[in-house]
Amino acid sequence: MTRHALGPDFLWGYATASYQIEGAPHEDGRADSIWDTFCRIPGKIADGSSGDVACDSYHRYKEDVALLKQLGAKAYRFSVSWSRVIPLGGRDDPVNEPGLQYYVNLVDELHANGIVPMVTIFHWDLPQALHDRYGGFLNQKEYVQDYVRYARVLFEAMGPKVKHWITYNEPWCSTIHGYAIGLFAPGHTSDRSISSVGDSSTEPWLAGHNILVSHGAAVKLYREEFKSKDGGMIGITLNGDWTMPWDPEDPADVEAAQRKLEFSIAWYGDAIYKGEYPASMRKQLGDRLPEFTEEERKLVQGSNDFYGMNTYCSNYIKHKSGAPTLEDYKGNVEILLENKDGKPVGPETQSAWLQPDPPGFRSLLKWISDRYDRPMIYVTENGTSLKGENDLSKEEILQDEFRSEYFRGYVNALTEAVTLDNVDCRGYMAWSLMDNFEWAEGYETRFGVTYVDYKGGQTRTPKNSAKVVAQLFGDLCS
Ligand code: GBH
Repeated sequence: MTRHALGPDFLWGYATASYQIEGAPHEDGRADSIWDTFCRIPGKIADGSSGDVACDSYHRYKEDVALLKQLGAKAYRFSVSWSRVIPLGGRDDPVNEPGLQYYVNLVDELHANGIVPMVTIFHWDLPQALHDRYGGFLNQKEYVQDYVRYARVLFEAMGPKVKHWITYNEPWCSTIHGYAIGLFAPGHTSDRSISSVGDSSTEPWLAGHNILVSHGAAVKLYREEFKSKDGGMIGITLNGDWTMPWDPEDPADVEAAQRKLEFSIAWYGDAIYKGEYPASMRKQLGDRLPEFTEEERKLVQGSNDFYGMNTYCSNYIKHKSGAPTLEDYKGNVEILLENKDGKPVGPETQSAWLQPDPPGFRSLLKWISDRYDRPMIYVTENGTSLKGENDLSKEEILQDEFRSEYFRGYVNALTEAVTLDNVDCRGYMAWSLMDNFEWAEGYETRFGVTYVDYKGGQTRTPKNSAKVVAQLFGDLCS
């Protein structure tokens, strides 16, 4: 790797999300989100846990900022809990000043320490009251107005202090995990052994459409009333992992690998950059995939100042023969971790879906860059779990060679994409600043560069990977 390759303005740091770190679910007027209620349903979270305490960041945000500073981070991406700021969520519901003040304090603390805040407006924790009142994302008429009012409250409170706004984190996860598979809150699915409510054939596509419209409406508000005076940028963060054909000799697998990228990334990306859903999705889903009205398209098309990219790994993709089921959301493909010759994507980790593959990161950056005409990209999440980490001694955890090697590989791939492929990448946020509540996996899976001792008062101790990340970017950004 070349020294200076990314330049001094490249923004690197760490990401977290409100429900995964804050705890304090009922303090100072916060009300339930759909994740609070989901965690109470027996069997939904692997270890029966919840975000009730998590990293206790509601009480320890100054410690978090001190940690970021100690690790040399230039930026911190965190998310806001909607139900802390507007407990009942809706546009006519009261703002909870102490809840809002928490985020203002966090932003001030970051600035006082020279760290750039990157604010995610929504990272999966919808106020429960909006779900109960009208079905959350499924009701466009109500939801869009409520989301835009929530965004306005944040822009008004923090606009001048925040230059990077992210409307949504990974709408694919909220919609597919939340409305197709039922693995995440609110747990809808057609599979009646998992949930008594939901229609996987229609709800995810409708929810995604409405999220896109609300994203577009919030961007419009920001651009019209805040952008010129506050001088910031706004975009959405999409998740998606690189795909490789299971059998590179089989044109059907080559096509399937492309189609899988379209069903995960271009579903949202094409809507935003091209004003249309991908043809492959239209073909498979027909009119279950909503059409954009002219008015909706005007809101959604062109609504990204930057592309927020979350990625963790690669997959092998095998086409399925025969017609897709009504519940299929993958593009009629199988997602595999080995190719035809039995070659694995990479080493196993604690996450069944995650096997590291640094070259896939470079390929995916180029794919996004090419498809959307070289957008400005911020990598807003990238990182790994490691197999059995939770069973190791603290001493072993802190050595952290597997995660260190992951970051060497992925940061090197990023540098290649920037220097050799002309990708316009401006920043990189590693997931995550510290071990935290890993959704349906509870606390069994750790993603942090900092060890959190959940049984020892939530104390934080940096792992070796934190040092490695700082060294890598220290070189590349000098
Ligand atoms: C991120 O999601 C989240 O933003 C973050 O909160 C979380 O803690 C972190 O990752 C680690 O999990 O196509 O059905 O095989 C990444 C979530 C998980 C999304 C795997 C895509 C593939 C599932 N990704 N998933 S599937």
